[in-house]
Amino acid sequence: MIKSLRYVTIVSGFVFGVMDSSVMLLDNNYAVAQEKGATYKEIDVKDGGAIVGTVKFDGDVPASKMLKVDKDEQTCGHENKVSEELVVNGESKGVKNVVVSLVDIAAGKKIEAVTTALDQKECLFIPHVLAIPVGSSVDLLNSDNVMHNLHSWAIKNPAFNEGVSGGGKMTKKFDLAEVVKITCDVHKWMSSFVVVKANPYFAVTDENGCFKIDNVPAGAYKIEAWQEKLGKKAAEVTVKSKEDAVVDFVLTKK
Ligand SMILES: [Cu+2]
Repeated sequence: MIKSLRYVTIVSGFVFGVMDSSVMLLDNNYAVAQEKGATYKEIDVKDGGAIVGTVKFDGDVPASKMLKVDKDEQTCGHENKVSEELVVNGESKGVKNVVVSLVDIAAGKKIEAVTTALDQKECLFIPHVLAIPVGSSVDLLNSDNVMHNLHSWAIKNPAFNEGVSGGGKMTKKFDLAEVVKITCDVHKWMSSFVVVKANPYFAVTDENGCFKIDNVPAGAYKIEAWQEKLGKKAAEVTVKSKEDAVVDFVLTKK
């Protein structure tokens, strides 16, 4: 009796194991198909409209966080650095480096993959936030005369953790949509984000929190703002042909 029970357990365990992996496989394939933009249709956008707006901070403008420089001071500098994790303009209250994007848009302008650069200069990542469409490549540069490391905290894209010597470069391609944090493990104050988007409708806010997304087919969409410290906020927007739709986001500290 005990023997047969064990047998059943083993068999059912095996069956469940197989079922689990096949379910996972389906999920992965679905995710890959979605992230690669398989559900996004490229069309000729005629008489599209634009979405313009701002992302502002609600509350007292927070003091900038300082990053302690405690290594390679000759290259990195002798003074602590201002963190870019939350940059709020004192006058306009605009938030810099917010990624604003359309969520789940079914059809629109062509996804133009780019090759762009993320530099490590004076022991900071420049830019701090880089937004690219799927299929794009990033030249990861080291403009310093010290060793930096590039550690990507990717989940969907291939993760990497490699050193790059002074003046060096390595190129990585990002095929799947996700937010990838990139750090340097040599200088632990260094961090940046590569935000990979499944459609071409996104923008990064400037120092006044302003953004513009253009050539959008007329229609109603969900639009989202993402900031590394303030999180996500969504809104609805209706775009009319040849007109500017205005969306203003207000973000607060969590
Ligand atoms: Cu470094």
